[in-house]
Amino acid sequence: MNESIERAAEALRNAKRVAVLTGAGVSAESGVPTFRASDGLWEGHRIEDVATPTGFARDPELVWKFYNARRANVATVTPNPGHLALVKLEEHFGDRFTLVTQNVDGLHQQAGSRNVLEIHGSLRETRCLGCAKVEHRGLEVLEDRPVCPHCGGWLRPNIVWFHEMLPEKIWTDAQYAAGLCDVLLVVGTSAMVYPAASLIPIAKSTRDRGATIIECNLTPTAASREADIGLYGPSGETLPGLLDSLNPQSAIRNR
Ligand code: BV8
Repeated sequence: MNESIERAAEALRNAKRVAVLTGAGVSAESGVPTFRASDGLWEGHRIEDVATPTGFARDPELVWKFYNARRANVATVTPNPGHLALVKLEEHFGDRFTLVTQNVDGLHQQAGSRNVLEIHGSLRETRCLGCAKVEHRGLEVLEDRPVCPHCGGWLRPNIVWFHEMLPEKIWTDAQYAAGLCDVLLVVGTSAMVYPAASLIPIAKSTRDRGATIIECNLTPTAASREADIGLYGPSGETLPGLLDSLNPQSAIRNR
């Protein structure tokens, strides 16, 4: 592992621009269930029932129960050292750093990350089916059929479900960041969901030599064949180790 961490740190030292793609695994050590592990979120819930527009149309109360349970869970957790390491990485690269997340838990922002692209939406937001107004509602548990305080229309979670388009500007910015970066860190994702996972080949294939892909995961994934360097272990350990190697003089103390 140390040799891989040193190679990854060297790639970062030589990078002008860095992009990161995170998935549910980066929040696992905070206590947020991932999607496809044995205890994953999809357990007991079919994707079609709780994370598609048709599922919401069929049984909106079931969907709100699912999302209220996730809001209640996220209200009890805090960022872990992996989130904090990504804050340090952003401090190191400044405005040449972009964090793209598939996560809707808001833990990157809670940790202090600033340039965060939430390509799948946010648990903290609702969107009105009547007036389309998006509101920040924090993590308060909402009613099973919440209505819009402005027009009385039904509210839905402001989350990108399957078969829905990603928010255009955010997705464009994410593709731009992947296409420009010299290093793409792929952290805690099974790389099975598209178009999010397409950021990896985008980063790999642009310009002359493409970006260096560094995968941080417990195990190899669908992304591994594109990865130049693999850091396999809990991201709450591998990411701080990578930052310590990048910045030996300011090793992260909050292990
Ligand atoms: C769309 C919101 C256009 C819900 C989510 C090709 C191109 C385009 C679309 C498709 C395509 N192929 C298929 C599709 C359709 C579909 C799709 O990708 N299906 C998959 C299942 C094959 N995509 C879509 O529908 C997208 N929309 O394409 O629009 C369109 C429009 C109309 C008609 C046709 C097309 C929308 C996708 C967005 C869906 N919404 N989230 C919610 O969050 O409530 S996706 C959901 O999965 C989450 O966002 C999650 O983040 C994401 C990805 O999962 P992961 O984050 O990777 O989580 P997972 O559990 O899978 O993996 C965790 C990883 O962490 C594991 O590898 C594990 O080893 C690791 N790990 C665990 N612990 C740790 C760790 N790593 C490090 N440290 C640890 N401690």
